Amino acid sequence: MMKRFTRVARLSVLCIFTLLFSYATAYAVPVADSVSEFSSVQGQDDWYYGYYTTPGDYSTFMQMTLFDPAGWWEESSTQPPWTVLWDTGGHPGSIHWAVRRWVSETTGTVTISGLLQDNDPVLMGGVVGRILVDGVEVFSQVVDAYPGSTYGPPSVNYSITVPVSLGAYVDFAIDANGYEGYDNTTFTATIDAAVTPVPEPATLLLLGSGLAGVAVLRRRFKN
Ligand SMILES: [Ca+2]
Ligand SMILES: [Ca+2]
Repeated sequence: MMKRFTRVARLSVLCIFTLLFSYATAYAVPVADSVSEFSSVQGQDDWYYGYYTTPGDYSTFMQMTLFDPAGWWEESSTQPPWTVLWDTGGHPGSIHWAVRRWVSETTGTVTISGLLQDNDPVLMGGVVGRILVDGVEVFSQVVDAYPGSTYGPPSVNYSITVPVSLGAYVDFAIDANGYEGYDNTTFTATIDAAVTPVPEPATLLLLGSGLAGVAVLRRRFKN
């Protein structure tokens, strides 16, 4: 009797642990990459290149129409304004934020990570990198490459986790933080979707077996 008892106990514990482990193996799936998916085609891989005509107002997003063969989108073929976007970053205009927009391909939680860096070490206030989801700011950081600047660090590796819905506008904005001189900026983003495994019939069977085992044990304890 005792032998059988311990076998049931062992099996029950095994079933429950297997189940817990299968839940613990939630994983992330890459869904977007601002650098590798950069292109000269608006909308390719759900990325758009433009600027806000009114600072902070995502509804004023205007797509850039000019792609310089050298490899960047620009608001105008003559500078200023300096509003420009390339694969790894861009440059803001004096008023217009340079904005790279990703239209979400997923509903759920995403982790957005990358590098934000001021590339011009001249003291002029640096830039502000911002991320907005449907107009709501979810990240903001001043970076300034001037040695010893009090505005912010020269660069940050950022990572945020936010909920998004299919079709949401995820905007990566470069704001001049006042003056737009010396504002060459790196601002990259990889976006990973969190996937929570749905319990499969086999998993449910395991849970059932585990609970049944526990039930048997409880009965035996009572007897
Ligand atoms: Ca700078
Ligand atoms: Ca600036």
